[in-house]
Amino acid sequence: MVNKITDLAGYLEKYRQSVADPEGFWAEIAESYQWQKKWDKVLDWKFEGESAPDVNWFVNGKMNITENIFERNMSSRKDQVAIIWEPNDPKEPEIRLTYGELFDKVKQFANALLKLGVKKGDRVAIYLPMVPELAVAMLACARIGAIHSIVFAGFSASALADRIIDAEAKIVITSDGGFRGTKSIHLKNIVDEALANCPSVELSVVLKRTEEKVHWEEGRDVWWHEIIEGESTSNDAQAMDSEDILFILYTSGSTGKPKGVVHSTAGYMIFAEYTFKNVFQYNDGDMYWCTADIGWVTGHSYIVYGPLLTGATSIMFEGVPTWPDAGRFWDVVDKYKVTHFYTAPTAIRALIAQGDKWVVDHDLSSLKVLGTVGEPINEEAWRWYHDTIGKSRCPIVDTWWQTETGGIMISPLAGITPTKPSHATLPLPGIQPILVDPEGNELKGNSVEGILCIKFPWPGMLRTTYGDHKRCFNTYFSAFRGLYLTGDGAKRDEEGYYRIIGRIDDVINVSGHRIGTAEVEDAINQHPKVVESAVVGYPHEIKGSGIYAYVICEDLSDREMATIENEIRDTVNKFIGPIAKPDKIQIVSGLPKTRSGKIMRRILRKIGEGDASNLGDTSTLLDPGVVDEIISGAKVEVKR
Ligand code: 7RM
Repeated sequence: MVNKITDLAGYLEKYRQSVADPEGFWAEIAESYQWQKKWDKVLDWKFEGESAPDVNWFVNGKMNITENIFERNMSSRKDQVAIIWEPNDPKEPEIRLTYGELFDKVKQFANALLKLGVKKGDRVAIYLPMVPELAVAMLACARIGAIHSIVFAGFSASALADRIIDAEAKIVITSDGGFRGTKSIHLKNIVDEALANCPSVELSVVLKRTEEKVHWEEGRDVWWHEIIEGESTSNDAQAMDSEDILFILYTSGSTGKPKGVVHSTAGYMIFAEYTFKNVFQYNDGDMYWCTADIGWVTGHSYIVYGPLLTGATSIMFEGVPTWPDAGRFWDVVDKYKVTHFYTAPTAIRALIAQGDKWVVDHDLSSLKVLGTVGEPINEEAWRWYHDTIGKSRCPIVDTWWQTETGGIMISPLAGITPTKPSHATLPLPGIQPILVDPEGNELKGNSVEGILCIKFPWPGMLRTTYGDHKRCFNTYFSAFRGLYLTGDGAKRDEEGYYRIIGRIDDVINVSGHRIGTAEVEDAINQHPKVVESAVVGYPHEIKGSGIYAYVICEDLSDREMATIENEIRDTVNKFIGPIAKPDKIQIVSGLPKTRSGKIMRRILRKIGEGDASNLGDTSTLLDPGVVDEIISGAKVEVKR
């Protein structure tokens, strides 16, 4: 397979070359793509100054990512399966789409979108469950140069509306509903509610999945199956500039509403494929399964784009790990003889808690490589994954990356890089990490811990935050001059391996989902009885981090006191979605504030962790009494 590293010496050599001559390194990789017009210059970049990031890869190149998935692979892979779809209910039949069949569906839907008036550069919001049409919809957008903005179908109407409004989407693609475990979620109702506040949206395309009754708005709503009827399967790909936007994906940060992370076409394409084939060491004939939802970046890069560009067979799973029972993942592994399995630590911990009996009676001998992503994997979970799932013969790739990075940045290459529990190990070729102290001084050498930054551009990096470039600069490039700030703390150990410690900002990783504490506070504050709130993460056995909310309310009667916690959870559910509901809510009379009015979250974090024995410097506290009150009423046992 082209551009694939095969041994440790090869990795070391490629890494060296990628730092010594980044342009030469990436140009050689880019040669293997189908270009309508080749680039003039490999890279133009600036990480400094208010216009930063100003990064252009493969300048003036023209291409289309779907030509590189389909046309480029068609002569050899027309009849090879591209996507296997495993439904929520194991009694329902699976769907297998070959590259040829998927290509036809993409072209047909692309033609239907064109007929609806969708043009290059238009934003298309996609709010679909994990069905094959989700992949078809995103690829059809890419085919015609429309910008997809996929919204995870677990977000609420209000969160969906925020994203549609920010992207000024012209059309929304959704379904009547979706199945997850025993639940059927009525997505069309959620979209209807969202669209009441989204003037930019002219049309919604509705796919039939659950066959539930839907409210219909004549003139706005059209059925997926009707618009593709009679539509041709020939379609010429739109010529895209290397730097034309491929997609927007919203992600949470430490302040304000989620940001629309913008990825452009050529760089993302090359990075997604290069990282996929090298990290997973995928070979022809392998069976690859990533359990993420396509609504998150992992699904974009490692269910759809990376695997399909490589010409892999990618499994798409509609269901949940614990239904009909906790053996569901291993049933699927056994059923399709999965060779590569990629999931999140939270899923691993949830399955550990169910006991090994769900694993033992399944044949997992097809497995060759295991992957993890989304949050730090604790050593116990790593060991169980390695020993009980991988039978101690499958390397684990602990892949560190972010929505903003587009693809995997620090990770072992499967079977090549010696692994170490809980360590993401070494940067991929082309990636130049650096650790700095809070003043921005580089921490050189090994055995150091600091703030993880990246000092040189890579093709898959974000280009801007949609509609607000200044916010992109402020968030990622203003803390330390000339460096991309990841928001994570990391250790470089005695062998030079990276171990990701976790977020250093007000972002928490709940079950591998990124949630901003400010967003949750904003949602809580929507409750009419709430005066103020402060949200922190705390260690949670399964989820990695749980959400702990300290809330000040107006005077509450005993009756109101009895229901307030549930009402607050419902409010968060309404404004964001179930993933952001606080696990613990403590009603307090005050919050620990400095004289200047800043909440000292450090103290709240310590209390949430159950250890108030060392609260650090509390001399700037306006009213030290509130701390004692909070400790006494804490929802955890607190060591004083
Ligand atoms: C892919 C994804 C990004 C944040 C990131 C980290 C955390 C992701 C790992 C990890 C430790 C890992 N995108 N994170 N992977 N922490 N080890 N292997 O998750 O934008 O949703 O989240 O996730 O904190 O900054 S994301």
